[in-house]
Amino acid sequence: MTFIAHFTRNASGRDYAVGDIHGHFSKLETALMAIGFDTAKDRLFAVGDLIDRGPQSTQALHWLQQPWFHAVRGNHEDYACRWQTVDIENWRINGGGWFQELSLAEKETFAATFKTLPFVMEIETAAGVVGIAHADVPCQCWSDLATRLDTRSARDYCLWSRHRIRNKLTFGVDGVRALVVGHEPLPQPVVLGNVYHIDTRGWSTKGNFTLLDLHSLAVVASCALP
Ligand SMILES: [Mn+2]
Repeated sequence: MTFIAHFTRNASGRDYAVGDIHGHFSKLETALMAIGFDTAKDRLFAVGDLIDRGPQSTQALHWLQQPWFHAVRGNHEDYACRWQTVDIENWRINGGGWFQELSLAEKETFAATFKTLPFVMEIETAAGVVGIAHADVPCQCWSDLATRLDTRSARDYCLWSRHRIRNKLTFGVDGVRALVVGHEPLPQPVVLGNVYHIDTRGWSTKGNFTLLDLHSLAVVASCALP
């Protein structure tokens, strides 16, 4: 199993990253239209947590079928991968009630699809490789990552860790131009070293989706970098 997906440079269009979506695909579509996103040549890379909380979780499958949309696995997709053994009440509290209403076949389809999602994506840009993970990566050097991801605990770190953002650690990750993550809801994007935290609560009425241009590393929608 490959835990890292690699994408070559987009020669004709633009590449963006978006933070946690949590079942708010209509709102995301509005944000994409506002920046003139062109599905014929642009690409959108999601930091995971496509599902739960919002009303449109089931649309995640449709979005993942689009050739211009790519995502890493978030901890919420991981709940669905583990749906047969997960703590259902805990998941329900965290917005996963919709999943319990699905048929057995539908549950299996979601789980099978989410199991194909990588834990990390790396995207080539003119200025170097940009990495994407849901929460963080478990090592200081990008070149160590492929080996480190062999353990479940290291993969869980990608899904769950809030250590860097909670402690405002500024040393960044070596060997990669930038790392883009979500998971920790923030009022505006936060950059710590070369790590961009972009879950600006687009899934909440109080927030907006941040769209980060992966070539310029500029925020092109919703919230200006401080
Ligand atoms: Mn998350």
